[in-house]
Amino acid sequence: MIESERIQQSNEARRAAHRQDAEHLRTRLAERKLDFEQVVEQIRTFEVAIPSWALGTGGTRFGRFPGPGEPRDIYEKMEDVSVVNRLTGAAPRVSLHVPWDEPDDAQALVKHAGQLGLGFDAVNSNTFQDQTGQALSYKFGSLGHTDAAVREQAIAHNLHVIELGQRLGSSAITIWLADGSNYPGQTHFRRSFERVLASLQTIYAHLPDGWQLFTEHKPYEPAFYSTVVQDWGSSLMLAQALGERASCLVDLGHHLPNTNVEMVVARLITAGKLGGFHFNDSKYGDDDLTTGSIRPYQLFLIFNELVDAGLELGAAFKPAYMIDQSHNLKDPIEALLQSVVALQNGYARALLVDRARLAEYQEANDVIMAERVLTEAYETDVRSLTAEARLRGNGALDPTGAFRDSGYRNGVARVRTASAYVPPKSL
Ligand code: LRH
Ligand code: MN
Repeated sequence: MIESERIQQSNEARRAAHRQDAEHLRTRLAERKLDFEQVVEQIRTFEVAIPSWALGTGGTRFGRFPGPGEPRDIYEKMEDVSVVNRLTGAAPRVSLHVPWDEPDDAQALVKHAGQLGLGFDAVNSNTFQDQTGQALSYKFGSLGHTDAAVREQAIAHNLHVIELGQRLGSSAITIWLADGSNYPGQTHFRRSFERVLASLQTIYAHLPDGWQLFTEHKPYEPAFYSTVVQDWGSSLMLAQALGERASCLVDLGHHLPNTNVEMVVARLITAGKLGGFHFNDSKYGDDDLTTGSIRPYQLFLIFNELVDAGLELGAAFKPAYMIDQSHNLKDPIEALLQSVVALQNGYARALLVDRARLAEYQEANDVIMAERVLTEAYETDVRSLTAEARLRGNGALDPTGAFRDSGYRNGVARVRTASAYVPPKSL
């Protein structure tokens, strides 16, 4: 873990500049009838789940370049997540992928998580890879496979993931399917969709009380001609057919170039079916890059839709916020810290939108002034707002800076040598 003193030292070095920035912004916001304190308190309510599969170095089919001190199992991954939570105060839950990070002892993992101040968000099933010893292959699909036995196997896996999730204290499952085709004629579009729906209905019927099921759409990869759950429309059709505890998960990278993702979000909100997010960023395809690193304005526009809906729908409107990234070149913890801060900043800017003035200009079709209301918020330097929110949560003014200052990575690189992981005595 990173000692509090280290965080305080890092904050001390940055406190004077932060104070100046915060006072300056407090004055500017007051001129816009916005209350610095009130916005800080709202930012402190923002939380995002960290994906268990993003703590190690990812890779592509062209190669993987592991870094020093990689976590060797889910226990060490939890320790790394607790560092992200400690420095940002906004990442108290882990989203687990099964079987990639299936614990050998769920109860022991829950205890370990508890000692680190962490819990579990949605669990993720995996019927897009064949596991050793698996009876039937998912080469030609899973919940949508033409062979009922393969569908049964995939359904059983999802029920196993839900059962494990219950033992971890999770209350949602995210189902992303690679099911699709590479060539015209290979699959029947309507039959394969109906098979997926029927399989999901079986899984939905086994959802424990209080649980939710998130369907995640993706246009292509690994299928390169058609994907059964290809777009938000297909995902919405499934969620509507399944029932009220099914909703749509929006992975920002799962949209074809130039898709207006913030409008997809608005449509799903109107349908009452926006279940959650996999935040990341991308330039071309499903690049799984650091959130806010390529299209920060799109991230702001998405939060603008979320804040707007939240004001209308109240506390009941609570989409699940999760990150889904793959770190090929960056230190995974540093990239996750950047992502959480980018999300806090995106949310903070959306909180500064003068919605009364915006509605006025929209009704009046005053294009320029309506746009200026958004850009005024977007172009506000909110970093002292989110830094203050982290400071009040005993976090870091500059999480990435504090992480570097802490020497945590070198520290774990020393202990995470090849030898097997030795659980801490207390477990
Ligand atoms: C598919 C996806 C899905 C996960 C996987 C790790 O591209 O976004 O959410 O199961 O990445
Ligand atoms: Mn995803």
